[in-house]
Amino acid sequence: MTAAVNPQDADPRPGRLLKAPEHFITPAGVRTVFAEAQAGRRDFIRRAFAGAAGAAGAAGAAALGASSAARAQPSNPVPTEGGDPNILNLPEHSKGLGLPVATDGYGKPSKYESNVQRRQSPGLTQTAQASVSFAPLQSLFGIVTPAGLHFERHHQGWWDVDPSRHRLLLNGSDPSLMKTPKVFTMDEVMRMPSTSRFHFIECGANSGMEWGNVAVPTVQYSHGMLSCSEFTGVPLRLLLDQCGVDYRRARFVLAEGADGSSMTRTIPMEMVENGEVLLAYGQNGEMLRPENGYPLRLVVPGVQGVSWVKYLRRIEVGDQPWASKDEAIHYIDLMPGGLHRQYSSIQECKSVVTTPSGGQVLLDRGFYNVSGLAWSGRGKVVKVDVTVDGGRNWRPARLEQPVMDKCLTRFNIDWVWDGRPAIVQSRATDSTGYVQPAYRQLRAVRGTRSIYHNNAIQSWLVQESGEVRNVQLG
Ligand SMILES: Nc1nc2c(c(=O)[nH]1)N[C@H]1C(S)=C(S)[C@@H](COP(=O)(O)O)O[C@H]1N2
Ligand SMILES: [Mo]
Repeated sequence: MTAAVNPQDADPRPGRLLKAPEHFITPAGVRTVFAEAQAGRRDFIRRAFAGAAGAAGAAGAAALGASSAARAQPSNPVPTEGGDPNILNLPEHSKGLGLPVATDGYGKPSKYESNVQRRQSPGLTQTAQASVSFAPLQSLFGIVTPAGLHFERHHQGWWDVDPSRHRLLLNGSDPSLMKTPKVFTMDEVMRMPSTSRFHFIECGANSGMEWGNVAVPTVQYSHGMLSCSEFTGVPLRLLLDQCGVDYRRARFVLAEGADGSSMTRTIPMEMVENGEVLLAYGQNGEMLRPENGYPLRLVVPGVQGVSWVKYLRRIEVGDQPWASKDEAIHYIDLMPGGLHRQYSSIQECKSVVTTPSGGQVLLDRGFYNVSGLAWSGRGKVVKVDVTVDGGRNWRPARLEQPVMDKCLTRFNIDWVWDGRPAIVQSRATDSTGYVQPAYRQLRAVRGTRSIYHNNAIQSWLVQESGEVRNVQLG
């Protein structure tokens, strides 16, 4: 089970994989989940989802849209005898005229991919304006997240802001910290020397539901507050220089968004001074999407998503942290001794296997390409080890190029499944030598009552039936 595998060898037939069903919860199920949450019942999400993997409880059965019977077979299998009509008969598209150019001025995905969607977690939030949608990591390749599938986190809903009216104000909390406060239009920002860089963004609450125990069924919900784009913009440093900042005293920056939540976060000046923090307007070659902060957002590489302020309208420099609501009472870590840890903003090294992952079904024994993502807020990923026996044996995965700083890295490794239960995990190491912890190690330091900053090793149990479930090892 752990030997290196050449797909050409012994069992050349690649195993077939049923994708995770995308519709986990029906509207009735969402109402059940809300009711349970309001009644204060714990574990409600887990029970509501339970049926997804076949073991339906009362809430689970009500909540589920797709039954496991409905997905027992791959669609349009090759017949065992009598020839395959898909190769014997010419299809329509080989005989007629296709659609003309520019049918869609802005192209969209194939209708056959329409179930690949970002999805909201039922029961997690009371309103859809202060909520989160998760990226479908199980359906993505490589490292770049298509803009339309980028996860969303809004504190007060999203807006399509008119760029001609959008302004960015730079000021100082004390006039001596900045000589010339200034206001910039979007045109002025976009005329400046620009740079493009690939970075991941991860919400500090990603995997937060899993702190106490297994809570959600798929990698979309367990890790999908994660996306990666090529961002284009201007280093914030360039604008601050124009305003005459006294860098000896102005050691912090406050970023504020223009939406009703007035999101503000303190960012240490070191990150700005080294040119890393960008005022970004571009995302994967086009303007930012409205959901992601159009027309201007802050990009703070390696730092949790909350600091990547969208609809950015103000930058203030100061000589101490502001302790705003978004950093004093939210995004803090409750430590085992009862202390609150603040300002733990860097996203530590983490990884997750996306295939196979929760909700998928392995239909055959045989070869599988195990694939996943790894990242670190402190630098590059240098190694990802993968186990298929719950951590007894580890093998190094192939890191696919490019491997970039504070960016997602794709890894792959060959595996021949022998049909016995298997526990698949990945463990990443970054360029500082830091190794992603097991739950046991993380909880020893952080306790069990946190929400934020969970970078523990994820386990997927491949059952004898081929069904894959989210599990946590003791
Ligand atoms: N203006 C504004 N900026 C914001 C937020 C917000 O609600 N309003 N949410 C923050 C949080 S908590 C996260 S995780 C990221 C999410 O960015 P995304 O929606 O582009 O994925 O934006 C951050 N910036
Ligand atoms: Mo977030």
